[in-house]
Amino acid sequence: MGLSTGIQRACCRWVNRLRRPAMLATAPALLLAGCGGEMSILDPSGPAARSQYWVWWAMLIVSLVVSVALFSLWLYTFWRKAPPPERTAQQEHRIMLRWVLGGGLALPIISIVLLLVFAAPTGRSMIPLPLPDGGSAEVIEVIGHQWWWEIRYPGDEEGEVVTANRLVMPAGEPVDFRITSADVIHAFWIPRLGGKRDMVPGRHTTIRLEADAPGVFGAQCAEFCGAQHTNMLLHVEAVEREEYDAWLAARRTAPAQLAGHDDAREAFGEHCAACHRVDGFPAELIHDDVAHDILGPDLSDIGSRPTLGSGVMAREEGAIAYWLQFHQTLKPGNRMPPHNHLDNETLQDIGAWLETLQP
Ligand code: HEC
Ligand SMILES: [Cu+2]
Repeated sequence: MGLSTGIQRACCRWVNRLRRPAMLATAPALLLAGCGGEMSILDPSGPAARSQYWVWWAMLIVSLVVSVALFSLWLYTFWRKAPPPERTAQQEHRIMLRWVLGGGLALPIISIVLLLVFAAPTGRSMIPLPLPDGGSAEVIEVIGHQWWWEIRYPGDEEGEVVTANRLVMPAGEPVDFRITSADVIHAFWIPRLGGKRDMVPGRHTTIRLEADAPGVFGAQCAEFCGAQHTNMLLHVEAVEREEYDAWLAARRTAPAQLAGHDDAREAFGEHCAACHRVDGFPAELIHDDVAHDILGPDLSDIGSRPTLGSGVMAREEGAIAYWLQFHQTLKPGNRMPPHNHLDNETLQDIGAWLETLQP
């Protein structure tokens, strides 16, 4: 055995010896870290989430009380000093019956009824009932795709606004989310606001959520939907009503950034436009020969969105070109075909142009 392997072994032993205390010390820290952050149900920020939060605590406390009581009884049977008193078979039978009726019937029935009483208002708070003032809640459509979120703001006269992977919503008022899926079952869940509700292809479900105050919230698909399920994150921004209206209005006026960048737009029309919509993109530039049974996110405001690929990377300067080159490494198996046949310069050009698209 050489000296170096000897040293290596000694080091390994030490590392292993240190690992356990280190793990024990960090485990509670990691567990507690799970209680905070933008996706924590323990930090509710809206009425539906708050009522779910109380159901969560009620369930935790009741199940702890029941477990402790049961364990204590169990331990008592080991530790009791006096031998059990002599009983007739009839007495034994009566005691057993008491346990079966009490522990097996009464306890579950009482717990389930209590839980129902507690949880019913939670479910009710997410139903789109008529508002007290007779008005209607803001409606936002959310459509799940493998593996990204399509967000639509319906508008009859003003025109519809479409975006993806970023949900802008007004704060301080109820919002009715009309949810569905374009392919498999996904689930809509904004932990700090409430949910989760399945998004089922061919079916529209409405779930009402409200944010108490402006803020940024994380959201995540909550139903396993394939290889990239974990990378199906949604960035939720609750803003003041005026800011919300201003954002929608800005999105509705045709973007002025469609001038210039001729080469990039030409390439986009040829390789991308069959799957990706951009508001006001000239129809004559669109080549329709790319497969487009799979649609991609609307890119009309991609230059102002916070993430790319439904949360796999931040959309900073230069990030779009990077995504175009490496998206199959960043998010393996995602539904956008690789563009290795395009040279780097073209991809850079397209990326630079897309960055200018902001509401
Ligand atoms: C066959 C359809 C298809 C074609 C062609 C296509 N894409 Fe995509 N694209 C997608 C899909 C699907 C996604 C979503 C991937 C994901 O996040 O899972 C996507 C994602 C993107 C994103 C990230 C969007 C976001 O909201 O994060 C950008 C940017 C993008 N594509 C640009 C392009 C460009 C530029 C081209 C042409 C060079 C192109 N795409 C060609 C389907 C396509
Ligand atoms: Cu999913």
